[in-house]
Amino acid sequence: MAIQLYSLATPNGMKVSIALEEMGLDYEPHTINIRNNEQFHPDFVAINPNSKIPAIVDPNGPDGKPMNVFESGAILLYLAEKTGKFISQDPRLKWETIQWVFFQMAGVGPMAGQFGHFYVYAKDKCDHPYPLERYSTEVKRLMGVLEKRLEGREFLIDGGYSIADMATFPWIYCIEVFYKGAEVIGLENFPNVMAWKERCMERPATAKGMKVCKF
Ligand SMILES: N[C@@H](CCC(=O)N[C@@H](CS)C(=O)NCC(=O)O)C(=O)O
Repeated sequence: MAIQLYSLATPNGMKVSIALEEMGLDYEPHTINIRNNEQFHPDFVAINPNSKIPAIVDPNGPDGKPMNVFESGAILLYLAEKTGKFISQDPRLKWETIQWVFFQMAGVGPMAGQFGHFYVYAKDKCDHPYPLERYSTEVKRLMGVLEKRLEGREFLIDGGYSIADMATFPWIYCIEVFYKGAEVIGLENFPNVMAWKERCMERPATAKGMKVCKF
């Protein structure tokens, strides 16, 4: 009855393996190597019609039947509801958590991803400065929003570590470690964010989850 995880240790992939580890759920990881286009294999497309990692198959869905879930934010909410963990049962805090998960899904992830695309992957394909300027400016703005939110807070949501943290900090790690963008984004200007990212990564289950389905 183990949850089947289809992933790769990218920021979107890590979120889900971190949640599975933190929630103590039984799961089996399967690496989908997107560099080899494995996300387009019909067996994977049958699970995620959008051909992107991560995705899960829960053999024991809410109605007792198998359930496929794709979109990392939806998977985090699904797992949090399944276990009752890492999302507050207090309605206000629960909606704050959902709000910050959506902020990550609609803002931090897509903008940082586009920044990485133009700063790293498409470096030699675009000689116009506009895309990099646009996405780095937006990433800096979003970092400022996080910096303010984390002023005087240990984690994004009062009451402790939650799926909102799991969704978001891997992107800061990605900007720093995968994209090597510390200087261009000016990560040193966001001390609350950087300290929070370290706090998240110090958690043993989170650190373990970050290494699942490694490149
Ligand atoms: N919104 C999606 C984004 C997933 C996503 O972009 N995954 C990337 C890796 S981080 C991927 O599978 N890329 C392969 C491709 O675009 O072909 C989510 O959060 O699950």
